[in-house]
Amino acid sequence: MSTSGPADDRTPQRFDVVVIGAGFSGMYALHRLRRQGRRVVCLEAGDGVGGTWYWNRYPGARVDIESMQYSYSFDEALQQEWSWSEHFAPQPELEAYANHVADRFGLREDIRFGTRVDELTFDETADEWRVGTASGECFVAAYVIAATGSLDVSHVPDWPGSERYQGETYHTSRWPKEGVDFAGKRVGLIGTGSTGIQLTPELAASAGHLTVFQRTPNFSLPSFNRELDPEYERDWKEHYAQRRKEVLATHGVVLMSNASEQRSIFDYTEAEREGVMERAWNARNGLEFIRTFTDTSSDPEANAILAEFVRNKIRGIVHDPETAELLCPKTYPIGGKRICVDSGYYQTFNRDNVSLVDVRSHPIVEMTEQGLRTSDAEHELDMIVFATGFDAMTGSMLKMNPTGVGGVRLADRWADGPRTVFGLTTAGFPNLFMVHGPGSPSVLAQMITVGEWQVDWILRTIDFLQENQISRFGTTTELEDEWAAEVEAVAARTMHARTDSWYVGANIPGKPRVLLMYVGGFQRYSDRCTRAADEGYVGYVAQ
Ligand code: N01
Repeated sequence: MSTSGPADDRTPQRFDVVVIGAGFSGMYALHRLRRQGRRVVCLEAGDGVGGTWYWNRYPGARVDIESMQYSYSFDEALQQEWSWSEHFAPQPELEAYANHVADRFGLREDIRFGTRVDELTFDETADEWRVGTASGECFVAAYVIAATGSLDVSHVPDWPGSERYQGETYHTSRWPKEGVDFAGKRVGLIGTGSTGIQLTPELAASAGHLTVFQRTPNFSLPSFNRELDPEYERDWKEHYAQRRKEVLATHGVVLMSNASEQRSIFDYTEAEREGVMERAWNARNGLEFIRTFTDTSSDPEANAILAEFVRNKIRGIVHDPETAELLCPKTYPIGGKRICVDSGYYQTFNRDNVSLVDVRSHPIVEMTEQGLRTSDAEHELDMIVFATGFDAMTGSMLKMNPTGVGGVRLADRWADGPRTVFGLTTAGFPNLFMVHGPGSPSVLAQMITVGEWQVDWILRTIDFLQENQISRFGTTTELEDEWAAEVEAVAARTMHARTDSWYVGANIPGKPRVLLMYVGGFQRYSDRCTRAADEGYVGYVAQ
């Protein structure tokens, strides 16, 4: 057998398992592997734990899944002792929670902070992975668990003139820990996804003037965030064991507090359905609102009715009719993109210090010394904030330059789109496991619980390999084809595949258009994964 990696004279540090990333999934993997007595190290690019919630510390950042559910389930004492202050936890609290978990379980001693992996090479002579870091270290292990997140690699548009611009620039996903002072400044915000929508009211509150540059408007609904009711918290804590089980039987691993109608929108008269939508608008946050009817996510006609209802809400909130019309999404179905939730987003456009610029009709063409130039105007800005999203789902894996059996690069294997089985493994890269990888439910499900579940599956697989003395093991292209067929079959029934968004890679110039996550629901997903393990990994091979 040949060695696919280059000659390397760095002294390797040996472990049984290398975990990459100290976000919620990576920390859980580290914790369980330590409990199993395995030699494990966790490599983390940042200086602290929390992953997404470490990096995305822009003002207004908060989760859109309710806090009692968006938390670890693996330890009863942990879930009883931790208290959330709000229904939807803000970033500082999520980061504090991650730190609490790291301290409580003594995880820091096995995490190497400030350690960015930039090389992953399978050594075919030894059936092990060589993991190289930007600081020149080398780690060797039989197994690698890449818990590198779905939204890690920031996307910044490649406009000419960026080096000339004299003002401050920030990407929301690399927000400075010391914070940013907007007071009195002319701030430009580019991007109106979930991030831009959360940030807009915060910027407007202190900026001298805020200009929001919008290419595609988004559907955003009131978040209904509020202080956590102690009675609600007590009830959850009393029933945690049962609810954590129930949640695994739901489509998106979230229990909805307001049950959906379970009826078609066409079962109602026009007047009745207006009433149903009005009540839903006033009581349900975005993720619940779009489940008000059974057919709005699959039937375009049903979807159009719901979308028009939300557009009319926008028209009712925003005073200036031209601005209101620009803020109304009209080019894709509601729910096709991730639904956004906000605290006063549309209302912000009624402020005197806020303006909206449509960069769909007049695109940004360059950055200048003073600001930005669109095809029809120049905008002078003291600060530009990029809320321009991510090279999602595949970016964080590819950034580590994985090279598998026969020296094949993952970048080449995935050139036409990612190929995986369950988003957990990819052919030709044995003993390499991904958490929330492409082809898994990822952001379409509650990620902390699914992360725990996937890590459990991975650890079960590693146990199987050790018990059966299999040193090299992975998925095949045939299994990948089967999984791709399943991913595509369930995708075809949804609005996601028909909508341009980061879900299909449409936000990154040149990225292949593929729906990157599994939309068939967690139960169907987990059944398949469990069956594969129960049946002894039929179709997997020593590669
Ligand atoms: O990123 P996005 P995000 N010129 O890709 C625009 C999660 N999240 O960070 O739509 C002009 O959605 C781009 O325009 P367009 C959540 O899963 C969750 O906001 O491509 N504009 C778009 O408006 C979410 O879906 C929470 O036309 C450009 C924006 O930048 C995911 O993260 C909070 C441009 C990018 O939007 C990503 O959200 C925050 C260009 N050249 C995030 N390039 C919660 O839990 C890009 N844009 C609530």
